[in-house]
Amino acid sequence: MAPASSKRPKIVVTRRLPDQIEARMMELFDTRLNEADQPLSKADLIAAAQEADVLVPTVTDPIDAEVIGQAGTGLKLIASFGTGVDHIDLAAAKARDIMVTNTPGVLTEDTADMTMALILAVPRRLAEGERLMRSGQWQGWAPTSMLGNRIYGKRLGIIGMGRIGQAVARRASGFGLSIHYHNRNRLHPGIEEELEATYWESLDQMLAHTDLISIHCPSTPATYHLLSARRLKLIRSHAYIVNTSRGGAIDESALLQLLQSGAIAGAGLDVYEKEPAVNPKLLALDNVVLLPHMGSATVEGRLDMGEKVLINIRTFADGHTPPDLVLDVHL
Ligand code: 8YV
Repeated sequence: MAPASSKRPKIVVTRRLPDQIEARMMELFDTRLNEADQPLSKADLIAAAQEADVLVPTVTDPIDAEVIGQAGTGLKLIASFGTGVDHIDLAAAKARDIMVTNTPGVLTEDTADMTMALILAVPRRLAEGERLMRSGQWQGWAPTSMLGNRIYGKRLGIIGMGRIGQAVARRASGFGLSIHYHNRNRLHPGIEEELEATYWESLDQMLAHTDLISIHCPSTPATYHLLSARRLKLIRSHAYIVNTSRGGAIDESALLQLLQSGAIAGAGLDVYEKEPAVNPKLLALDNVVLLPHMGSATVEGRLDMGEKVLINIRTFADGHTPPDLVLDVHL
């Protein structure tokens, strides 16, 4: 009988994961880690796909048709560490009979918290105030200094009312925002009632009637530049946009122009079109709060994500369908 270790699937993990997760991964499987934690080059990703039975990538690894096309015959599962799967060419994986899994659900609350932080931070000029304190230039309180805009009583338009959109709606209600949403499908009436949410079939109409807009749809070809230059112009000049989903949902250069001219009041961005690059002109704007894709970045969340990856691989290795199988390209 072959030693047990020879049966263990070969796992290649592309980035550092929490210590406990890496340790468990090593115990359970024949695992290669990336101790340097540098994002892998295209050549390294291809080499990883050739060597692995299971590849564990993250959002920083474009697993495109070229990588999948050159994968070894052993590669049967791409167990991504993250919820969004836009960095993986799902059609190419399907064509090669490679399963794809993700880690849904466990980063909902953390991402919703960070979204709320931006919803509060941008209209209330939190980052500007913080910069003022650090500059040493604060002259003391004055009735007209650092005035922002009230959150309470405003209309929040949520684009994409899945798990994260709904978690944002629950929080936002507590801050006195009324909830409006646009989604591919209208919510079940019971959920709509519970959230006191108003459905807008037309995204254009919702954009023209809300004061804050927050994006929570998955990144797919259909949602690329969902907030196009045309749609961004529908947004009212006192309104704010928050994006904790994917940079590609907004035409970033069109947004930049509208922010520069004051046609949109401000933006809170956690994600960008060409991460990690950020348009330097965005950095120059005071009415923008910029974060480094940290919506789900909590210790607890990363452990939960790692657990999900382990369960997906283990279930697959036992010959069963992994629980978080990504079924199809969301179109
Ligand atoms: C993750 C995310 O940190 O899961 C997602 O879709 O956007 C992030 O919050 C990242 O994707 C990990 O790969």
